[in-house]
Amino acid sequence: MDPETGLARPRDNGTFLKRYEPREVNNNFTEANAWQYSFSPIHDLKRWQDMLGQSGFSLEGQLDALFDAPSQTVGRDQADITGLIGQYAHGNEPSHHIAWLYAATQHPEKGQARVREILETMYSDQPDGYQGNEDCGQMSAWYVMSSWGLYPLVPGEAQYALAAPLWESVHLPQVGADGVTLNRMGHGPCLMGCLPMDQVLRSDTPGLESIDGEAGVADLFEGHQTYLSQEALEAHPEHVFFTHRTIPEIGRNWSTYTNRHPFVDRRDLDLLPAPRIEVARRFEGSTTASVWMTPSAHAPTQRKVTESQSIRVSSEPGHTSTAYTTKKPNDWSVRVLEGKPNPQYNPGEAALIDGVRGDVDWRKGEWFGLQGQDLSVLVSPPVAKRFKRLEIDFSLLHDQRSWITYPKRVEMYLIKANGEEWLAAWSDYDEIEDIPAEIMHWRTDYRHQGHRMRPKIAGIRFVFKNAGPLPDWHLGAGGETFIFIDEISIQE
Ligand SMILES: [Ca+2]
Ligand SMILES: [Ca+2]
Repeated sequence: MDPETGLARPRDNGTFLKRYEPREVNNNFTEANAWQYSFSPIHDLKRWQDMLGQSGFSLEGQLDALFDAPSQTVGRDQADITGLIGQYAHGNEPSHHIAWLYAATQHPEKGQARVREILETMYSDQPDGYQGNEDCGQMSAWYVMSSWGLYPLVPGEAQYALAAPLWESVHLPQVGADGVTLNRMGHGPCLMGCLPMDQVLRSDTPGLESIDGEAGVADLFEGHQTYLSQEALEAHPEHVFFTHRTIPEIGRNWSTYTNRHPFVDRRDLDLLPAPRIEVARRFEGSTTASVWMTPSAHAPTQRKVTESQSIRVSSEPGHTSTAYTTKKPNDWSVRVLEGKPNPQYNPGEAALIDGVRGDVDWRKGEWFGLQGQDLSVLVSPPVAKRFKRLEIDFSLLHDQRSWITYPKRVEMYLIKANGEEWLAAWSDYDEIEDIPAEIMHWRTDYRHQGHRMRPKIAGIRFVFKNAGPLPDWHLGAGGETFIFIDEISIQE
């Protein structure tokens, strides 16, 4: 959990990911974004809320912020993210418990109003009546249980968060010895409380006969619980849910939903969070590494770094963080002349010659990737000079399942100081093949031919021709392919 935002934030190279937008859908989350994954620590509601509190946040505030956020995601288009209210996405599973989490705060009525809103706006009896993909029946299951006013908020826990039922009466024949009936009093979306019928009948509280007698009804609820255990549900054949338009001010705290037995290994509680290492992933000359052993440490320990290395730090007892820092292995510069990288696959043009090599797990973000376009890149020495030989090497990625293919053609031009250039090497590639992901090294060992004096070279230009649309056999037939390239290495 990121102490700056109170949200889940991916980590990268020993610390929190630098470029971070909680609304962005990207490869750090499955079918969702940071907002939608940040409400997942439900198996220890109290400790999660304490952690939020230590960073100046509250669960209620985070929930408000989620529902009030702009309802557009950014980043990748993802068909699964639908039914948005703010950044809450009712159309997909990572969000389904979130409105119900208000039951763990002092304002359960906010969640009850959201649940009612979702019941009334996100379902219809038309063929497209679900706001999302009915994966394993979960869109329907959510509707059924939410409409009863019972929701199994924490998987594995025999306890329900409560809300105002949509129905006047619900009979659950298979619950308890002889079934259980839930009766609703009132019509509002807010639940003031829930009592067993026998207790209601015994009560002599004035105003009970009229649900509008708010004060009288409010007095009924000693505990004002936002939850009910399976045991309590089964202990009585009938329950009354008292509902109202608003929650009356009662000057008494709710007894909110917290885990009865948090699903936590006590030994885990002693573990320290992973240390945070701040160091440039790539540098020239020298740089500084700073290490924070705990989130609350006031000052980091620092050290100067002059060579490529990995930095590994462990908190005891706890976790280990590792960061890599790479010194630029050359004094060449690089410029992209043609082609616009996809924002998700753009480590910056300097990454093309920084000594850091992308591996086959391209999701880590080292590769320079662009879609449906040709790429032209100029690599230049600090001053034009004569070379006896030039050994060139760079990597190209092929992962056809992710639409990443080799270019149709690669060309290398040498450029003289006067701007004149000539084609010095080239390769052509076959049709796109159905093969597992792999990396190809493109290599050439160039020696100047002929009798003329070797010219001074001011730059090398590489051209990558896009392979064109995906072929007919591909699931994404017709889609535009990506070129992924990294680490142009030049040995003189
Ligand atoms: Ca889904
Ligand atoms: Ca690189």
